[in-house]
Amino acid sequence: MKDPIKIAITGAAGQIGYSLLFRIASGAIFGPEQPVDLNLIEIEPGMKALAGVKMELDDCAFPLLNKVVTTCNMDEGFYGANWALLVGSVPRKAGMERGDLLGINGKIFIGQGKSIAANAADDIRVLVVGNPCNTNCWTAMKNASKIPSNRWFAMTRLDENRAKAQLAEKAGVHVNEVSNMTIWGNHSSTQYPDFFNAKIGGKPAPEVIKDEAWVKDTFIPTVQKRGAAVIAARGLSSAASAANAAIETVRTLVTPTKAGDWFSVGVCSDGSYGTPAGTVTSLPIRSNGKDWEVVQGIELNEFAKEKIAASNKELLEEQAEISKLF
Ligand code: NAX
Repeated sequence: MKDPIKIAITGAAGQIGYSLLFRIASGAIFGPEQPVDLNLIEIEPGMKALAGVKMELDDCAFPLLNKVVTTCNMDEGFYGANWALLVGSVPRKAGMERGDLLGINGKIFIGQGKSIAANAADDIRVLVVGNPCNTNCWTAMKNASKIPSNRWFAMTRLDENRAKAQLAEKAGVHVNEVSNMTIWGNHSSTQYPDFFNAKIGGKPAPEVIKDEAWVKDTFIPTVQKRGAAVIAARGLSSAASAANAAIETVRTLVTPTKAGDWFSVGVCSDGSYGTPAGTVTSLPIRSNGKDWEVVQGIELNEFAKEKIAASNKELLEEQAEISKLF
């Protein structure tokens, strides 16, 4: 039996947690040969529900699940972790300004960054799901300076998958036919899903869907506002699809990317494509199974450049707001 990989997960008793833990424990990320330890982290009011989640994990008798720790002590939760999935954050409530939300979560992610730096394993990698995920990731990264910046990720995979599903439906093909889908910028309504560089059945998407009005007036806003549409329909925000996206993000980071393809994730920018260096922004990424790189040489039209710049401007504004707390 291999040594277990230890995964710390915050917000483990929440809706995404409930869809996420059981799939990780059954091998969905690291495969059928790799045991896992789960360190489940909640705030005090979530501990009772978390105890119930742990009972259910026990009751699944998963062959790959080696050990489960439940805690509301961050230091204990992040101790020895090889991966941290930061799912928990404080949602926006009625009457709360975006700045208030940034401030509340900023403080949480400052603390989590420090705790991860002090307690996690040397090979720790961190995926932030809790919103605003790019800026929360940046905040934690800035407060964990001993951890290299290429180990920090913010989730835009759900947006990528949403975009692929929309293109597949429009083109009348299976979603497997859609590749090279980049989400650029912030995981917010300013994100830019890049139709022009996507491929459908191996062909450039604009050769398959020749309807630019649909792209600009339907496709882009549908992807940008899909989260709100799910809330309107379900009365709750995306959970199973978000958990799936978190699993896919980690899996694709630890698996060599198919030749010619790429995927989207928020990373600490090296300035590629004119994005502000040091900002956690979503880019086209390839992995060799161990390290990742930004895919270079993608052509951006003026429309794309304008949209990407606007989304990155929003990220810089969020960072400026949070920096006041450091
Ligand atoms: P829930 O409210 O169901 O669960 C969140 C859980 O986090 C709660 O159990 C809460 O007690 C816990 N929590 C809060 N602060 C914590 C802290 N400091 N430490 C540990 N646990 C803490 O939300 P859920 O639907 O699971 O969503 C979680 C987060 O994912 C939200 O911020 C949400 O906005 C974000 N999302 C991000 C997405 C993305 O694509 N990046 C998409 C889905 C989702 O909207």
